[in-house]
Amino acid sequence: MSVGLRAPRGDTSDVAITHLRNYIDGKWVDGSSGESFENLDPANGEIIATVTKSTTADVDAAVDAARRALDAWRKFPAPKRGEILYRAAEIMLRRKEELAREMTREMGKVVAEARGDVQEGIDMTYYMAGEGRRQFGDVVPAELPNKWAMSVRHPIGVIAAITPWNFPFAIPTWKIMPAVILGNTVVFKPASYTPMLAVRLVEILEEAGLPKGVLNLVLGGGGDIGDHLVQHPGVDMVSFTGSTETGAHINQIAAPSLKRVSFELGGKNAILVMDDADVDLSLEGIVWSAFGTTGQRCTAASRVIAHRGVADQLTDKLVERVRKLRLGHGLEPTTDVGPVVSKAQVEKVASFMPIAEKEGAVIAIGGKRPSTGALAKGFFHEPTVLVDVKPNMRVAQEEIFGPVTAIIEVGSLDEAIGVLNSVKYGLSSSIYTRDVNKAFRFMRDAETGIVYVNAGTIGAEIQLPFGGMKATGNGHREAGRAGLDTFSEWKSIYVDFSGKLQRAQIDTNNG
Ligand code: UN1
Repeated sequence: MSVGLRAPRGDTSDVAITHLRNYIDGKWVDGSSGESFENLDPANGEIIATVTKSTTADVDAAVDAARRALDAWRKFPAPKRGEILYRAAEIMLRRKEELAREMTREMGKVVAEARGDVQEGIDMTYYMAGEGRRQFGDVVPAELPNKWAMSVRHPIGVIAAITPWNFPFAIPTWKIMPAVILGNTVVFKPASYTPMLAVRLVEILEEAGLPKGVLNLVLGGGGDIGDHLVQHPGVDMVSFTGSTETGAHINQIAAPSLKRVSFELGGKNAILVMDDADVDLSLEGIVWSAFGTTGQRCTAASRVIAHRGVADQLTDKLVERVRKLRLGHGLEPTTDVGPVVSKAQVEKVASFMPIAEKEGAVIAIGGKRPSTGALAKGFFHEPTVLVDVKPNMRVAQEEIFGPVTAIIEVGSLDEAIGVLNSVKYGLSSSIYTRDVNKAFRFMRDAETGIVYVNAGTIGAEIQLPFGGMKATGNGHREAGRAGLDTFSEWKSIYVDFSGKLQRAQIDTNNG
């Protein structure tokens, strides 16, 4: 449970700030260091919580608890596990508004989108609750008489779920819900910017009746405890969503132990607008996909690849639309675009502006951090459109993870697909066209795990696989049925009831 404290600072003295703790073996406990760090509202820099800072000893305790819980949990009937998840989803639904508002304060996204994040978690939890009564395997004919052949899922063991701040509720559910419905136990290490939503998720699962030790929470910075968790011999699998650089590091340090690692990493997603497209419709998709969540979705459209037949018209209209977007606190109903999550992150976004200009791109609108008024207290960056961008420029190749999109002009569908696929990432892509042949060529040739036709690049639904090709991942998918494969082993079982030795591939019964 969280403990209400009085804020230490005069300007927020009437606001109770919360102290957030670890959850290990069914108990809410402070980390062994006794140290805390602060959780800030990125829109104004106010402290909203203090957070226990875990040590490697706390990680050891969490892994130990997860290991001890594993045997009983894997034998606990899966439909009963599903009932716990079902109850958790009901609690989430009841608490949706409160969770959404806390999320906006904690990481900045506008409250309508925070509700969407919570809803995505609810959807995933109901979906995986249903898997308590499915988890289908195959029963197939055996090639020998009086023999039975089937496959069943088997849990992997203790899963380290290391999650990002941009979807602080939904993404943890993508990992935790499939993991526990399949009989695994979990050590959950959320991003240090979003411990509050992580605590809320664990509280909900506790209230729903999840047995102690099945889910353990350790709060703290990746640098302090991340490597220890990844390399821990008691951890059988690491599921990580975050940057490609961190993913590559985890891959290396996890490799010697051969544990499974599953990644959802960076993206450089693009919307293609062909010369036969409904330009106004594409505009809606671009604004939503480029500036929703302040551009901090892995699926954000940070490139617009526009056919030169429509590029000028599209650019003019986009600039006018972006001019009208209002920055502000995500809880204000007038706000279209909230802050970037942190000082470090907004500085990174801003650092791309001189890079863009040096390479010859032009800032058509935006490009600055507000320096006066209330916005100057938060980590805001203006929604930005870059034009005259060439496909090989850094702003067209690197993930910026902020409210910035780059327009690249092309002369044909083939050229557009070439530009789309020229980046190292492969998460999401979209095409706006009225030509069914172009749409199908695009669907076939896009090297991305998610493809949209006449819609933006964001908004994946949880019943289909989520993940990407190339440097976006390592071949695993989350969500949907594919998510079950990520968090389980297949076990193939043969039962011979003939009462004699039967040799597969040798006793062929055909002479
Ligand atoms: C992410 O940014 O990592 O498809 C997740 C979408 C959301 C999930 C994004 N459903 O944009």
